[in-house]
Amino acid sequence: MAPSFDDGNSLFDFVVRDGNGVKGLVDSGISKVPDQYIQPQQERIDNQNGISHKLPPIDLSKLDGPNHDQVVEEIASAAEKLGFFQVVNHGVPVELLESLKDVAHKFFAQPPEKKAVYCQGVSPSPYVKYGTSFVPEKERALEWKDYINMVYTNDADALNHWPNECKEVALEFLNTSIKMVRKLVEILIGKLEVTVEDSRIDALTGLKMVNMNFYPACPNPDLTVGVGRHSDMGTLTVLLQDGIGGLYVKVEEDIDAGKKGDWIEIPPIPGALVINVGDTLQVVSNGRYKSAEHRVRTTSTQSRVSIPIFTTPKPTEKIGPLPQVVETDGVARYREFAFQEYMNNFFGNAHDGKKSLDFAKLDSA
Ligand SMILES: O=C(O)CCC(=O)C(=O)O
Repeated sequence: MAPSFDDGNSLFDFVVRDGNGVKGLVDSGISKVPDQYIQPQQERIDNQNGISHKLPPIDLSKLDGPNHDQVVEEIASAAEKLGFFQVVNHGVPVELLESLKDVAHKFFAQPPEKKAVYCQGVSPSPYVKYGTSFVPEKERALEWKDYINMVYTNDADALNHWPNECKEVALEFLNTSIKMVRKLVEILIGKLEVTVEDSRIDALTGLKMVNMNFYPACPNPDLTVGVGRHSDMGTLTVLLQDGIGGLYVKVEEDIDAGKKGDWIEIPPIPGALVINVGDTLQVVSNGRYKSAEHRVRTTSTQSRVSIPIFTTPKPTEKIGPLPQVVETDGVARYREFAFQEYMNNFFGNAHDGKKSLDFAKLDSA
């Protein structure tokens, strides 16, 4: 029988505390989104005027050929201007990408009690968390998304702790992607014309996690968001999206694909992975690389999945603009901070665009 949500608390308990998620809400037979999901007008995503980011994906296999320098240029330019680009021939097998989408659907199709065992506070593992929305306790309107977060420490821990339904495929995704991430970080740091020890580059991606996001088909996509405006916290994010679309990025400076302030869609490209710059890389590069604000629209026809890998420093790591870049720029745009401080700030607030970096900005930013 469909549960009756006679007040906000019972809906919150059903969706968040009892771990039914948005999926459980949809399965209960609702025909319109409950008030708790209705976004204020300014946060809603109108896809009528949606502009698609038409730039071709960057072919990473060309890094090993005569066009190496041109590809390096393309990567650095995309990271400087939009903060988002897509890559093909990235070293992650295309069949694996298909399996990832399948296992994500399988995981979320399970009965709620199978997923709720991983809810915060009851999860048997410190490395696995299942949840819904971003920080539901702090949000004016909830996000139309369920997710599972899997933190990587080593292969053995991943295979012991991550959910059986997805652990092998998720681990292979992480292990095959991480080589590409390392190469991209080296390229981007190299383009800053600084010398950085290998250990410092490793430290920028010292913590790795795989998420699987599930956006159930939504009766009112015009009123909701799948994920609200935010930038990512780490160094680089690798994102696999399925063919449904709905990922929008805010243009920070005029480019061919759009004008400053426009929201443009990053269209699904079969076999491609989306790469985006996170706040850490923006800080380290003293603002040279852009950690772009992005958000996700829901759809009424099909449930969407996306699978990001987040690479971040460890909480104890000190983050600040690289001294040689500050010297060249003549000004430091961010102060130094321990990454834990950033995380407290990030997870202590609802998504609110680029506000996640305000605490570290210096007047010169
Ligand atoms: O689903 C997507 O396309 C993006 C997801 C995202 O922005 C996130 O998980 O932080």
